[in-house]
Amino acid sequence: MADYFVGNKEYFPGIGKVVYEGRQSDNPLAFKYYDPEKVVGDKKMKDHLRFAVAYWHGFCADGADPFGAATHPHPWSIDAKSPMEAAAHKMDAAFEFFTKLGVEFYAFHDRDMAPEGASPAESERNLRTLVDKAGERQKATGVKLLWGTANLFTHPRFMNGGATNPEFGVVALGAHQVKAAIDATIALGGQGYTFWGGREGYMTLLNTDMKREKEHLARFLLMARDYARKQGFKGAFYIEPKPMEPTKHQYDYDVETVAGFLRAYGLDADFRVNIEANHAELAGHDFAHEIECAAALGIFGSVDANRGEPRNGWDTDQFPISYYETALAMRAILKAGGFTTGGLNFDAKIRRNSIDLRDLFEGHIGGMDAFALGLEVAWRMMRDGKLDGFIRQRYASFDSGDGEKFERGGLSLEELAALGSESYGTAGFTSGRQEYLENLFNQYLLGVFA
Ligand code: XUL
Ligand code: CO
Repeated sequence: MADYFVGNKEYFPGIGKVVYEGRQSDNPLAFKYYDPEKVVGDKKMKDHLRFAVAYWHGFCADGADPFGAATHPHPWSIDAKSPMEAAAHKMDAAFEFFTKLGVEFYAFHDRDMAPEGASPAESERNLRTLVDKAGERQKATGVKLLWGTANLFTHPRFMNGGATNPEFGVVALGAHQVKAAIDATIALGGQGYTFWGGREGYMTLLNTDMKREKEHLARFLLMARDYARKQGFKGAFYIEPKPMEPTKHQYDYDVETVAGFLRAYGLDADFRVNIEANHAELAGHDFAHEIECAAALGIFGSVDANRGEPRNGWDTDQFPISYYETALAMRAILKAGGFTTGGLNFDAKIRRNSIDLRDLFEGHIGGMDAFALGLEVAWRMMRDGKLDGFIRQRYASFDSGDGEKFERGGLSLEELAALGSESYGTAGFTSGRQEYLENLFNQYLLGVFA
């Protein structure tokens, strides 16, 4: 083994294991709500929430933006004599962080973990070497892989797309990467494999054969699925919807669009969605809307937990902090039956001017606390049943009689129309009571119904 595997330096000195201290704690490095072993309803908090850290934001992103150079210190790359050595140190830092924070999962792109080599074969070798090390670190720490993915958007060769590139050669190079990333995910026992189509879209229709590109995307995904299943992958495949950025239009626009695409190409049995809060917002939807849509369509899979800045329309990937939003999201997740293969992956980054190493901890702690409280609030609502009872009652006229007949397809339009003239003047005048429900929601949020 090369000597870049010997390092065992502490990269976050002075920060120990983050523990639960309760809501009165004034320790910024303690959990106020997230108490992993606490049972909420039928499960421990940690098993409801299944938190994951995103390798790319935590250990690769350096604070650079289109207007300025890197600002974040990366102590793991300072003394490295080669990109592979830097990658090995980065992995040590990552696993130190996962274990100190107390998350059970992480997620990564191939290029987050291993540097691109001088040829496809060398890139794959680099990945395999680092995957071996990650396997050892997983075994030693108990941290698991939520999902793996391939980065088909950073390298200049992908400027016209990955699987939807107009040049066959680039599509084939993308396949080389995806195949290796699937192998890596299987080797690490990944519970899922994600496709985020960052450049699977277009910048202008003037140079784009959209129909052909979408067919290529479907063909590519079918091939990837077949390969992974042949290799024994039992996990879930996720598509991560996003409407735009970096492309003007991304084909995986939102959950409904992805659902239609999956059905059209026979991918719906294997693929689920990985819903990101900030992407939902860019598509003009509430985060909870996307989760409920996915659940209704039977394709809810996993979540990229973050938040956007509603006034600027960028993918700012901030840590989630709004209890209102997390309570709404957790209600939708509980209604969907909770996570199976998926979890809450913090696809979130600290700000450009957050340059202390503790900032990365504090960002995650705030996000974990926000979801822990959201879970408690959502559970209180479900257990109490007032809100769900109200909704059930609102549709009660479909539970029996002609309404029930309508639901199961027992009425023709003529029969329905005849019933319509009977209900004239009486039907339709029931309040939706939104204000009452919003007030009720706030009472749950404040713990009035504990
Ligand atoms: C980009 C994004 C990605 C995916 C993984 O907006 O969310 O980081 O989560 O490729
Ligand atoms: Co994401």
